Amino acid sequence: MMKLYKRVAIATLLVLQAGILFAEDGHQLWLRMPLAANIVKIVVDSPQIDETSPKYQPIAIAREELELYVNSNVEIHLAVDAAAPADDGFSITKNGNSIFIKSASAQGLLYGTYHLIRLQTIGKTLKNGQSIVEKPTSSLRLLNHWDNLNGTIERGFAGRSIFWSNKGDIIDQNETLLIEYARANASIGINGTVLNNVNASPQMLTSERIDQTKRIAKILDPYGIKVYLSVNFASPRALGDVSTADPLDPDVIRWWQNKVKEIYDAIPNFGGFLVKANSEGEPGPQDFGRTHVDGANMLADALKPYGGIVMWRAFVYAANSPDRACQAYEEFMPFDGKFRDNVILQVKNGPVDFQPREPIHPLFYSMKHTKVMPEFQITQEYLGESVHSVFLAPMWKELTDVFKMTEGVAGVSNIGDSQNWCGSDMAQANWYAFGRLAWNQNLTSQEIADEWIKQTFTTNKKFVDPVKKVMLGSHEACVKYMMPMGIHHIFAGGHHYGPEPWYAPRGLRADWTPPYYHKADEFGMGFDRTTNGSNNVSQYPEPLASQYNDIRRCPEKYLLWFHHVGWTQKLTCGETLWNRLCHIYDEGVREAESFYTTWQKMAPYIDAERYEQLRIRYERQAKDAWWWRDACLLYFQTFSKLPFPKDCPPARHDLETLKKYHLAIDNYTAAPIDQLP
Ligand code: GCW
Repeated sequence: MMKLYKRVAIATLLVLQAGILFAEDGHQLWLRMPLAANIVKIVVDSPQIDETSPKYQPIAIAREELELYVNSNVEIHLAVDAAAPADDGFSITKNGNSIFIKSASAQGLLYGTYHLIRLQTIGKTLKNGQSIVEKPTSSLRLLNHWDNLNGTIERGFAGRSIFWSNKGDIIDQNETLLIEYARANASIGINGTVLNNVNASPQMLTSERIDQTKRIAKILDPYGIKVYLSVNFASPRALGDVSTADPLDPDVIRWWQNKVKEIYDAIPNFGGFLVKANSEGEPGPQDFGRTHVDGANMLADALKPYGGIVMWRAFVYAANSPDRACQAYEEFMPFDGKFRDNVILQVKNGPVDFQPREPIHPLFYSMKHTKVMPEFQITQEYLGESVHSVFLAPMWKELTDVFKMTEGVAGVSNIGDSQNWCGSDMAQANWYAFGRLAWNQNLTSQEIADEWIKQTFTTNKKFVDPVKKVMLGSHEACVKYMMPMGIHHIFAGGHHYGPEPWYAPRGLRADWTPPYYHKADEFGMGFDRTTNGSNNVSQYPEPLASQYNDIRRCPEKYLLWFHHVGWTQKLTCGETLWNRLCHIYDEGVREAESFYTTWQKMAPYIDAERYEQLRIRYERQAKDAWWWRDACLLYFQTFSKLPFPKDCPPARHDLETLKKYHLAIDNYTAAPIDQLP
């Protein structure tokens, strides 16, 4: 298996040495380090280690990576040492002509290896006597793939699944790809992956699919990637074995115990289950008059003997709730402390749904006796798909700055079978950033962007500095041109790419339509979540609750999330709501345009292929910013009846045309760049 890499790498080297122009297709991700010109001596200092035994496979991989990529005349010593950092941690020390990587586990040595190679690639070589110690801040660092068994990917914008297809033979065909996938993940510290969509097919648990999972797990295992599955709560009934899926029914309990045994017999280091229950039509314990605790604990008990875990999602909301943002807290807070110790509640970063910006989910402040892990969305469902370049680290930092992700963190993957994995070369930065933040939540967005750019493109300052600036400003810019000031969920009905703040077909449940969220009327706009409104503010601890409740102290970025504000009301900044809104949308457009201008100057520094692929995207992003601005401002203007402030340019589009425009895309296809208005 490992030999393969050597072959790929050596072939690449030969091509480069022959001076043949090497077309960049983004497939190598951030692992574009040149092959070493010299031979490094690798010494494994732990004599008891047999590198061919499965337990020590990470050391064999580490050895190979070091031999191929370390470019200096050093001797590298690897040692598994009980006194060294544990839990995947490692230390790296330079002493004269030797570098010592030590860890309490073989896996830690592999992480140390990738760290050393990363430092070399970004030009941070170790000084003599210098020592680095790294220990991950989260123990579970997982990707969640929303891959369906037929090969489509829910909210995937980079092609089809690399794991599943109707034919079932995909694993054999994709073995190389799966090794590359495992290696890329290991290089940034990701240690687990959920292979299928949370909208889970019961078919996932058939013996045939378990066998396929086993084959995938075998490929990923040497890189320290554990495999997990999403399960459909009604599987026992759906697969026809039991007449119910009631979690307290003895036959159901037995069914799950047997199923879990079957899985562990096939995959001894299987990680556990991820469950979306009683959410958006998925089955769950409430269908049988039981609770989330009944459901989660039953599965946890079945997994416990094997060391498996249950990640139970808190993403729930009912059709008639007066405020969707309140519901997860209302449903789960009463159960704090009632879950088994191998249950982790998986909570989206915000209380609604991966919007461009949301306040932090209140459960992160309040669940004190339950294990909680955040769920981020790496795939840009609500942030311009694989078209807009939006670097998400600054958004995730809003949560990691206040919540310690000790138990773990999950990221909904943006990976598909497209040549560059993510549909856009810039979107790779979000996969990378997720892994790095999962490893060390204290890293800054600047640090992550800096190391990613240097590894993925070039260390040339003339490229690194401007591109880093663009990346770091991109999330805030996207919020400004899509949904500033706490506005949320005003996306189009058929897709979540473009704006349709007016979308409200008769008969559709209200919380699936934008007016439910923006509440624009003659007086003003915004969702009143104060103590006079839905009282969502009270789910936050003090002093946040009072701050959010007070219109003068509520941060502007959340103003219309928590308050219904009059169009002509003066804000603390001195402007009226209407003028401020116009100005912010405008700023967003200007920023998106400046990203395009900057990118156009980057051509001299990188390969033509990736330059052009992103040039097209940056151009489109700037146009889309206008589309968003015009659609939103012209629509809200039908309520405010106020003119744009004098310094705001007139709209480029007219509202009637925009309203007639329907983008023909579905969940599984990225927005077609050339069809947009
Ligand atoms: O973000 C929404 C998506 C759904 C998704 C759901 C969830 C997997 O629009 O496609 O379903 O959330 O997180 O369960």
